[in-house]
Amino acid sequence: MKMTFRWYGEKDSIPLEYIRQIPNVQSVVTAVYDVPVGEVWSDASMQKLKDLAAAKGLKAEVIESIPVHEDIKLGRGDRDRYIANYCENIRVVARHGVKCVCYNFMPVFDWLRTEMAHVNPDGSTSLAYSAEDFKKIDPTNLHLPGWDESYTPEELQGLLKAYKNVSHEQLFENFVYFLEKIIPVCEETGVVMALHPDDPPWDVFGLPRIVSSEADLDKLFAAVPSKCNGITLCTGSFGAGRKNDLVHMAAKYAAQGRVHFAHLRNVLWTDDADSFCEVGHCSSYGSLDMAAIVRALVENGFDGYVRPDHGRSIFGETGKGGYGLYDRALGAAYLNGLFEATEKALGK
Ligand code: DNO
Repeated sequence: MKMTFRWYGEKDSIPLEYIRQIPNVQSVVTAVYDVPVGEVWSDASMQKLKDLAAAKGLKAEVIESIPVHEDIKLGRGDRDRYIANYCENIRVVARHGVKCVCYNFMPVFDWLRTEMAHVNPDGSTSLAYSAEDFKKIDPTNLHLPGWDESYTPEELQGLLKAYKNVSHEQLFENFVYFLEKIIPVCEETGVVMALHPDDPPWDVFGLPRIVSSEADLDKLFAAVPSKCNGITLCTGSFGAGRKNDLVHMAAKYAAQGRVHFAHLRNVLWTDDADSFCEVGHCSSYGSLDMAAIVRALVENGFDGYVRPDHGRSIFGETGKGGYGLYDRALGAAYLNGLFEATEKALGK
C-alpha cells in the first residue's frame, strides 16, 4: 500500500513539512481549489501543487476531488460541455503524474453530520450524526468544513427542486452516461477513478443516493466494467450503514482490482436508529474491525493508496473538524502497523 495524507493546498493550516514527518507518508492527496466546479484546471496550478509537494520530498499522485458538476448528475442539456471539461481535467492531472482521482456522485451535498464537536469520554471531540437531530436540519442553510463546494440558499433551493424529478434509476443512468465518456480517457492516460461512497450511505433530504451498498457497486461495475472504474473504500462511510459488511466488501473488491484508494477510519454506532459517532482509528474504539478490513485488503492483493481519514480533535488542536494533524497522524501510524504486521504474517 502507499500511505498518503490529505493536504488542502497552500491554504491548509497543516504545512507540508509536518506531513512529511508522518511515518511512511509518500504522497499528498490534494486538489486545485482556485477553479469553479465544472471548469478546467490549469496546468500551472497543477504544476505548482506538484512542485510544492516535491520540494518536501512528497509526491502528489492522488486527487481528491475533481467534483462532478450538478448538471451532469441531473442530466441537463449542457452536461456534455461539463463532461468534456472533466475529461480535460483528467488529462491535465495525468500530465502532472497523478495516478488516481477520488470523486463522488452524491447529489448536491457531500458528507453530512449533525454535530461538529461531539465530546467523547476522553475529552477529545469528533464529528457525529444523530438521526434525531438530522430531522431538524434546514438543507438550504448548511455548510460543513471540507466540502468541495457550497451554494447560496437560493441556489440550493433551485437544486433541491430540480432533483425532485430525478429518480434513483435516472441518476444511475446519468452516472453511466458520464462514466462511458470519461473512462476511455482514463484508459488512455493511465488514471484510475476511485468513486467515494455516499456518506452517510442512505438518501438525505429526499435526494437519491446510489453508491451506498454492495448491490449498488455491483450494478455499477456490471454497467461499466473497466478496471479504471473503481472505488475509494471509505470504511467510515460504508460502515455507517449497518448492513454493509466491510470485511467482505474489502475482500471482494480488492480481489476484483477495484479498490484504488482506501479511506480508513472507524465509526461507533450509537443508538438503534442510524446515529453514529466518528472515533479514533483503533478497532477498540468503534463498531468496525479495522484489523480484519486491512487483512481482507492485503490477502486480496490490494496495492493502492491509503489515507487515514477523519480523526478526532485531540491535544487541544482546533481547526477543520476531522482534518486536524494529530489524530490523523496517529491513525497513519496505527494503519502502518496493521499493514506491516499483516503483510509479514502473510509473507507478502
Ligand atoms: C470527507 C471526504 C469527502 C470526499 C468526497 C470525494 O471527509 O471523504 O468529502 O473527499 O466525497 O469526492
